[in-house]
Amino acid sequence: MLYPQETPTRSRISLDGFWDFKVDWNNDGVEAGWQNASLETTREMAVPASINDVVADERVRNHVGRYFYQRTIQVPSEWDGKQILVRFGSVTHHAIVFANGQEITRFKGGYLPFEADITEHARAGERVQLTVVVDNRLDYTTIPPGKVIEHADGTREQEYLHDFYNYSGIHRSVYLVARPQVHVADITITTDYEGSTGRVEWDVVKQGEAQTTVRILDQRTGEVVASGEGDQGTAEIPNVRLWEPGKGGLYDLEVSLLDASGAVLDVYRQHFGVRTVEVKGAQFLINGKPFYFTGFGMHEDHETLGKAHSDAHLMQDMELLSWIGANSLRTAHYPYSEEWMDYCDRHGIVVIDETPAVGLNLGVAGGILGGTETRATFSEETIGKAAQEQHRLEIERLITRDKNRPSVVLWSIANEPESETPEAREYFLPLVEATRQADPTRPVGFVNVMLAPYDKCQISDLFDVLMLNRYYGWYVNTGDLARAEEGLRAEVRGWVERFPDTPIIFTEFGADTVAGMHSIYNQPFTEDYQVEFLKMYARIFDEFDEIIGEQMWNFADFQTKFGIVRVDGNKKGAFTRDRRPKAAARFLRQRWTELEAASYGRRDPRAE
Ligand code: GCB
Repeated sequence: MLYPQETPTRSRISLDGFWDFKVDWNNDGVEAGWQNASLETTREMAVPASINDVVADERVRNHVGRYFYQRTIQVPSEWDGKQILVRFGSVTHHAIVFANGQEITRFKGGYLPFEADITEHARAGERVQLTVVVDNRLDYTTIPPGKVIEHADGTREQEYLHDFYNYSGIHRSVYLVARPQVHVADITITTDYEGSTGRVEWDVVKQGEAQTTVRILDQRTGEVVASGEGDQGTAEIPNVRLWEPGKGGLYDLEVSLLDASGAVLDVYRQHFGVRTVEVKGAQFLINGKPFYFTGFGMHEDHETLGKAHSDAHLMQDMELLSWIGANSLRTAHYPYSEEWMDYCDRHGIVVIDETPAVGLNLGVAGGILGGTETRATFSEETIGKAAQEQHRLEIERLITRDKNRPSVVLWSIANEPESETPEAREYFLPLVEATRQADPTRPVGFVNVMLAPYDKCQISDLFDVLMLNRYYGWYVNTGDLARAEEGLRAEVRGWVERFPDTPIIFTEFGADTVAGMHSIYNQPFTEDYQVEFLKMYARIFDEFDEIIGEQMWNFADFQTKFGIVRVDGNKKGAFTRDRRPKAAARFLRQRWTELEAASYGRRDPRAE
């Protein structure tokens, strides 16, 4: 789905700011027709923001179900004859959009964009009342899954199977968009190069009849470096500047639609980069060079904002990544904002792009996270056909959104699902195929959980890379790093023997650490222990050529639901939640800035 742009033929108006807001306590506001009139409320809600941490009312924070947002907007008179849409970056987890009381669209899936076409209701020069119903409920048909527990006293509780707070709200920017009736609906760009010549292939999907022309511009100089015609075509870029990790390097593909007289109907510019990605033996090659991933599994998570996007907060995280010498990140455990991904494209940050499929594992949920579910993970009563279909949609939508991004080098289609059972294989086989069909150009992986090591996992052979989350020295061998090291080494050997030609990325390894706590002993939760823990992992990483990446868990401390294993959230960050470094951050900075294997793509904030 294309991002809204200002071009000679398109306009957008930000709808961020305060909206009227009302909690739908009984989840029957739609049936009662709240969308047909002005909301009876004195509450407001900031957009973008998670609802949960900005309200000083525990009942609102903990409400399970629907919230109403409303706002009256003015449609510019110059927009006469245009298609008019409201475009949401993400609404977590479901939305129903009404214009003047009429239902326009429903969208299920909390981390990807969608549009509501309100052309019929939005007359140029007039006002339109927009109502958005936001629903935070997770069940076994949603990705991520969850379970709503109805208590005898009528109250509801949301159980969920993942280790981050179930923030809800309008999390990313909302735009009122005008585009021509005949318009560019989608663009797919694939690239390659030979010697110094770049090759670009485009595929334009358009709405309506028009002639398509294409120009390729160098974003740095603004110079036109190639051009062509037709919905599908190829062009060559002489003396191509490759997109490189740590550097970036973008071009724009400018698509113009023309009528028979040559008048311009629509213009859209899609950025892209020329680079290749390939898994070869146990190596991960970007532009033919072995790439070693350093960085973190991250979260979109901040005090006050919750999961909402903020440019300033994003930029601070990215600056800290540079400071620490990291070259990559994983969008654990859901797709991040488009602003985030654009930043990575511009600055050469390598991304493992993850779907919101987290918590597909009732074994883990019942263990560490203290859930109530005792049934099988994959079954028609739990995660079955409906979830699998939603999962497929999430994969396809993510690829549709991010397919042109040079920063994205690998799809992660799930985090720590159950993978040691035949049912897991049945569940994943069609999803892997769907991923490869939607994007034949990038490798595909999933993130493997400790409960399914090399001799138990039944799905690893379906993927191009092995991504492992391991907690030796934390969830097992707690405080005993010597035994943890033995266990970790033995397991890596097992993987390498079973899959000698597959690269391994450690996508998680971490220890909860309370900033400011110290000990001369190997005492869990201290800053000292976190550093010793990381040193032990580093020894193993350096021992095996097959290990081609280390992404520590987590970049920063983050909020989770309450639980006896979480004290105000998960504390495995190298930084605190307010982004102050723990001792681990200094250790990683030294390691990653000196690590020869990770020199390709290392970001130097001082290089201009
Ligand atoms: C994991 C999960 C991650 C958790 C982490 C932990 O394996 O992938 O979401 O936060 O462990 O800290 O337990």
